Amino acid sequence: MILTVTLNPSIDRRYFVEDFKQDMVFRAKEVQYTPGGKGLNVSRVIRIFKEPVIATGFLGGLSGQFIEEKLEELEIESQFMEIGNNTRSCIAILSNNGSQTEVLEPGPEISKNELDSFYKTYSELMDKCKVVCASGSIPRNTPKEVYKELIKIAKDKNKKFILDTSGEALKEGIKGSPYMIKPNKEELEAIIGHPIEREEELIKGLKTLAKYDIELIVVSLGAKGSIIYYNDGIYKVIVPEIGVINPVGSGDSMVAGVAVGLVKNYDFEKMVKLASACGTANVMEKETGKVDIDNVEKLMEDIIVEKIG
Ligand code: TA6
Repeated sequence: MILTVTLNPSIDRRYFVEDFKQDMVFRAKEVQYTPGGKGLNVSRVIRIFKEPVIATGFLGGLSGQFIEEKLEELEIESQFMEIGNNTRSCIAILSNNGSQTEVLEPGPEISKNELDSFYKTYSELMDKCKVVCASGSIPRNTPKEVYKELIKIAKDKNKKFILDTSGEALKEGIKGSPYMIKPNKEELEAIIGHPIEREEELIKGLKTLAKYDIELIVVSLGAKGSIIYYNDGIYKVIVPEIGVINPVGSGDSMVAGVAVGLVKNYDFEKMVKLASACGTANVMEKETGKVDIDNVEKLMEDIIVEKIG
């Protein structure tokens, strides 16, 4: 079973607008509301593979109720901590001109009591899961060490912990030595403290991060695939070119692919191909955090994993 942790979930409100540009008024051609926040996108993709998944984190107010109802419809088991404040919304404006504009609300404040109760629920859920996926930003007044704490609790019970976040939460989280992190180039630059212009610099940055005893580091390069550090080796993953419909949630779909590969006991190469195929297949869908399994299986045949270092 996989446990997904979404400390700052959202109602993802997606608008499809023709010829979007700023400083104008638009009427959305299409509107989609889905339970969002990276961890819930991860949960949806895991569910598509029919792997057992439980979603946890914080939910509050009418937005929280909407998300709970949607998760029930999706048959995704959840055990969220109810909070006094209202769960946020994240806006994505997609357009036929290829633009993608996102506005992410910061999200509600969490009280110390709510956080302490969550740690208790999370610890109890450890006995039910094999892999933990913790994704996304953390609520405003939550200690930046929160992921490090969650990683320690998981590792004390020999669970693999996949961390996909950014900023201070990532800088502190890596000190807990999670099994995997998935920084993008900017997040990697922020951690190593200097810009990355060339592939060699990216590889050097990966190796400095490995000192935190992280087994798997995936740096997604979008359509260009990804560069991966795994057990002292460096790998380049090349993915086939496909038409982009909605890239939002591709990183989350990739995380879901790693988690599914782990619970299915895939070897490294097969797990990476599954994860990369999920990330690519998500781009082919209008909905965030959705993949077509036939597309994933076809894409896996065309993905190349090459050891380059
Ligand atoms: O990765 C896409 C996405 O999950 C959006 O759907 C939106 O929920 C956003 O990320 C939330 O990001 P954050 O880093 O604030 O958790």
